[in-house]
Amino acid sequence: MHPTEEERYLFDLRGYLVVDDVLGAAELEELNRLLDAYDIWNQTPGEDLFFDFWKNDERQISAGPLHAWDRPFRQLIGHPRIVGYLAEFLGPGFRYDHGHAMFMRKGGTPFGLHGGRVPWAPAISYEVIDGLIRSGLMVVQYALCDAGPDDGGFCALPGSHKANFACPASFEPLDDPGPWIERVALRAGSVLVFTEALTHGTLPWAADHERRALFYRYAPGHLAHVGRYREDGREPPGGAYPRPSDSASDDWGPQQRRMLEPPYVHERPDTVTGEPYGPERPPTVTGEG
Ligand SMILES: O=C(O)CCC(=O)C(=O)O
Repeated sequence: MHPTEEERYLFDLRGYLVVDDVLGAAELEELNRLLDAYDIWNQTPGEDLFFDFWKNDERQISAGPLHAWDRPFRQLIGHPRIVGYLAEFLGPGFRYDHGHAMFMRKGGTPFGLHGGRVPWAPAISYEVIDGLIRSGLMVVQYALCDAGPDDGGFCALPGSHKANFACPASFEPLDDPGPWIERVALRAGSVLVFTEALTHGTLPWAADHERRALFYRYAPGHLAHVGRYREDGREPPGGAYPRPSDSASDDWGPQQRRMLEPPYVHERPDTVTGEPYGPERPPTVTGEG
């Protein structure tokens, strides 16, 4: 599904968009059941062959890579409700870059504000040229539990992906967020799509229930954000994009396989249709002169 005119307007204005009811009750139940079985809180970082971990404190864990987890997690990489947004906000050759799950328990600590347009970082840039939105890195966050307005979790400075000045350092800590911070509430099954150019962060988790969210990150077809391939299938610290062999799995359709292509430019097909799309350039003005 492509964004509506209203969604495109709001995304450009604020730097994020909430798409409700992407996952149904049965899908949520299955993903949460698998996460229960993974028993992430009781895994030891660095000792398991399946998970890569970043344990931020005793009440916050990030784990991945999602492209190597069970099929229901892999299938979300190309969720049909989402691909149209990716093509519209990243360009026709967009690719899947990396992904992880985040778990927070009550009292889990904040991640300060990051991202933002200043200082300029081409890899996470946000531009609109000739009416085309082009973002350097897009995040698709699936909420696997409700995150109410006072629960914590994702927050942002709306519009900061177009800011002209650096976010003041005094705004960065999120222990006691100022009124300029927007808390984005999400219902279980909703998706939050945002550009990494947006200044955003994580508020301390205040709810009694555990926060569970999946983060899938996508880039334009010419760009990779995380490191090299690793032949043992694990991510190096800081992440790695999927290896070509990951896309040989039977459950990837042709469109998902195109999403798992490494970054390149020459003759890259349109990720959604598989058709050639040619160089992406604004129209050239020619004339005498
Ligand atoms: O949803 C959150 O907690 C923020 C995640 C975040 O900072 C990111 O994905 O870059």
